[in-house]
Amino acid sequence: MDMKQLYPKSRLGWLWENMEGKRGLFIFALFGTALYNVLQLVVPHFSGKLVKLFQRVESEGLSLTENADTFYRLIFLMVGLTLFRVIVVYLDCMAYERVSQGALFRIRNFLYDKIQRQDMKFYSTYRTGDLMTRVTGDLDAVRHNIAWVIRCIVESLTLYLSAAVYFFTIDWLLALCVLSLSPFIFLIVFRFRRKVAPMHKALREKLAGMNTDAQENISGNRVVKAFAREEYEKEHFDKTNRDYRDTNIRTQKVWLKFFPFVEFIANALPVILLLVGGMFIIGGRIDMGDYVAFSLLIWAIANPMRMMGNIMNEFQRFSAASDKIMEIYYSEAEIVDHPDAIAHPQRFEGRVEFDHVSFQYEDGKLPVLRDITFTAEPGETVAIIGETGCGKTSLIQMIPRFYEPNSGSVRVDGIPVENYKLTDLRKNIGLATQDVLLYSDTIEGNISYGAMALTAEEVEKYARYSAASDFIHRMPEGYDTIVGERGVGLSGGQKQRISLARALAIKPSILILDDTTSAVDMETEKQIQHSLRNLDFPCTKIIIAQRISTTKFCDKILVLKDGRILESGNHRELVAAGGYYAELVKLQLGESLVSAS
Ligand code: DGT
Ligand code: MG
Repeated sequence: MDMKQLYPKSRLGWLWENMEGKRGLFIFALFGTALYNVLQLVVPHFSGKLVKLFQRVESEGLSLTENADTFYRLIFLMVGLTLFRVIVVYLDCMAYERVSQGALFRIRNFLYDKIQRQDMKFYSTYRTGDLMTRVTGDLDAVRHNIAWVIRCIVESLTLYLSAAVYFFTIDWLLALCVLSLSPFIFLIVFRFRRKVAPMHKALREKLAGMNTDAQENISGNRVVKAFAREEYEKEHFDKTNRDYRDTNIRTQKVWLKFFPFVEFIANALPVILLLVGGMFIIGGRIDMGDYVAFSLLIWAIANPMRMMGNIMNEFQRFSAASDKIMEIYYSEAEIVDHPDAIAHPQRFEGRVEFDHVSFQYEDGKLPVLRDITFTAEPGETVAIIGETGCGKTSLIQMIPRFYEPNSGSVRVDGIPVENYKLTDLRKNIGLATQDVLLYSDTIEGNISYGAMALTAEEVEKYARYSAASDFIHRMPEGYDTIVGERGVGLSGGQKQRISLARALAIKPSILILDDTTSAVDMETEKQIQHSLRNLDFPCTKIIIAQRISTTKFCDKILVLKDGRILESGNHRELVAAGGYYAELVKLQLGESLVSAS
C-alpha cells in the first residue's frame, strides 16, 4: 500500500505489467485453478447422492438391481469428473510455470539493462552483493509468488466459497453454524501480517548483507590471504550466517504463535458439524446423505483456513523482495541524453574546454573542483599533476559526462558535452581508468573490447603503441591467452598497458589516461610516450601523471591543488616560475638536473 507513493505501479500491477504476452494464459490458469477446486465437490456430492440412493432402496424396499443404472451412472460420473480434474490440474501447473518463467525472463533482462545504464553514482551507492541478491534470490521470490502464492490464494478462495455455497444449498442453518468461526481466522491472519512483514524485510537485508560479505571476500581473497585473516573472515561469515539462520527461524516461529488458534478453530469444525448435524438428523431437518456430503467437505472449509498463514508468510516474502527489485526497476539514471541532444556520429576535432567548472559529489562534504578553466586544443597533450586526492580523476570524469559540474561548463569542439548524445560523446573518448579492469577473456578480446571489428594486425599495432606487444608475444598463447577475472595472471604494469591499448584501439579523438603508466618502468614509459606522440590518428591527450618524465614534453601542464588550478604552463615556464611544479622537479630529478632539464 505504501508502494503506491513510491512507484508508479502497485506490486501486483507491476507483476501484471511484466506478464505481457502471457496475460491471457495467466487468466486461463486462474480459471483452471478455480475449476479444479470446484471439481473437488464432485466426490462428496456424488457420495451423498449414493447414500441417498441406498437409503431409498432400503426404506422403500426397492431392489438395487432395478436401480443399477442410477448407481453406475453416479459412479461413472464421479470417476470421469475426477479424471478430468487431474488433467486440468496438470495443464494448470504448466500454465503457471510458463507465465512465471516468462515474467521472470522479462524482468531479469529489464533489470540488467537498467543496471547497465546507470550512472557512476548508482555504482558507488549499491554494493555488488546486494545487486546480485536482487537479480537472483529476490527474483525467485517473485517467480514463486506467481507460480505458487497467487495460485494458492485462488485455490483457497474457490474451495472455501464453493463449499460454502454448496453447504447453503443443502441446509442454510447448518452451513451458517459451520461457517460462523471463519471471521476469526481473518482477524488472526491480519494480526500475523502486521508482525511478520517487518521480519521479512529484515531477513531480506540480512541475506543481501551475507551475499555482499561473500562476494567481497571472494574477489578480495588476495588481501584476506596477505593479512592472514582467513580465520577472522570465516568467523565473521559464520556470525552473519548464524544471524541469518536465526532470523529465519524467528520469522517462521511467528506463525507458531498464531498456529494454535487457527488449528483450534479448524479442529472445532467437525465437532460443530457432529453436534449440530446430529441434532438436525434427530430432528429430521436433514437426512444421512446430506450429513455425508457435509462431513466429506468440511476439510474444504478447514484447509483454506490452515493455509492462510503460509500464504501470508510467502506473500510478505514476495513483498519484501519485490520492493527491492522495483527500486531498481523504476530507478532512472540522472545523466541521460537531453531531448534535443545532437547526433554527432563523425569524429570530434578534439578541442576540450573547461569553463569555470566547479563540482562537488552529492554525498561529499567539500567541493572537489573549484573554478577550473583551461583549454586543450585539438592534437595537444595536456598533463594534470597534483597530490593525491586533489581532484584529478574527478576532473577528467567530467569529459565523458560521468558526472556533471555544479556550475560552469565542459565543452568539446565548442559545444557543451550535455548537448551531445551520450554514445556519440563517449565513443569518441578513449579512457584508461586508474584502477584497471580487464574482462575474463583473451588479451585480444580485451584490447578490441571497444572496437570489435579489429583485425589481428591492428590489435598487434595498438599493443605495440602501448609497449605491450613484447610481453604478450612471450606468453605461451600470445594474444589468445585468457586473462582471469579482473586480469588475474598479469602484473599491474601489464594490465595498465593492455588497458592503454584498449583505449587506443577505438582511435579516439580524445584520449584520457588516468595514471596509466604509474606501474611501468621508466624505460617502457619512455617508449609509450614516444608512441603517443606518433599515433597514426589525430588525438587530443589528457594525461594524469605523477612523473616529471611524462609531463616534460606536454604542451600544457595543469598543477592541481585542493581542486584548484595552482599553476599552468609548459615545463619550461613552470620551472622558471619557481613554484610548486619547480619544487616537484627538484624533488624528482635532483637539484643539479633542474637547470639542465
Ligand atoms: P589520486 O588518484 O589518488 O591521485 O587522487 P585524485 O586527484 O584522482 O582524486 P579524486 O579526484 O579521485 O578525488 C578527489 C576527492 O574527491 C577526494 O577527496 C576523494 C573524493 N571522492 C572521489 N570519488 C568520490 C566519490 O565517488 N564520492 C565522494 N563522495 N567523494 C569522492
Ligand atoms: Mg585519481
